[in-house]
Amino acid sequence: MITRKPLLSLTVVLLVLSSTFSLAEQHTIEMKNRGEDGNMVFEPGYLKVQPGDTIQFLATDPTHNSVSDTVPEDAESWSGAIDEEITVTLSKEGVYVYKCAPHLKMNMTGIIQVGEPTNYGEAQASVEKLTDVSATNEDRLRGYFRQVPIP
Ligand SMILES: [Cu+2]
Repeated sequence: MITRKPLLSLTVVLLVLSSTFSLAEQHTIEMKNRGEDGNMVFEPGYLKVQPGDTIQFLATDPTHNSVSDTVPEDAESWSGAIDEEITVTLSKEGVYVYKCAPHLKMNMTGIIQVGEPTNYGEAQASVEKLTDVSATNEDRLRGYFRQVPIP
């Protein structure tokens, strides 16, 4: 029993440490010609992550890119070239709305929610603006945004 006690307390210390400092995760979003949500689509189109997580956009199919449309205050925007597999680190909480420039009219757009939706109103305005310019898949981005909880 005497030799086991230090081991037990070490286990407790490690458990506390691992729950306090969670490691940043890496996620991927595919840029596709055809997916579960239709043609010209990001997959997944809605993603919830934690502050500090990174997202890599994969050029699963050619002729797509990822460009941020609305990001939370003080957060960095991004603009990938066509076929570029950019990686972004999202450190600020809020809703990030992004798009594929060549397929804007097909509503090739997506939403990443980082922690709490601090900029809900701004993100909603962005969703409506992008929906207005899309000629097909008009309900796609609104559908993603419905998964963001109203603050
Ligand atoms: Cu595209």
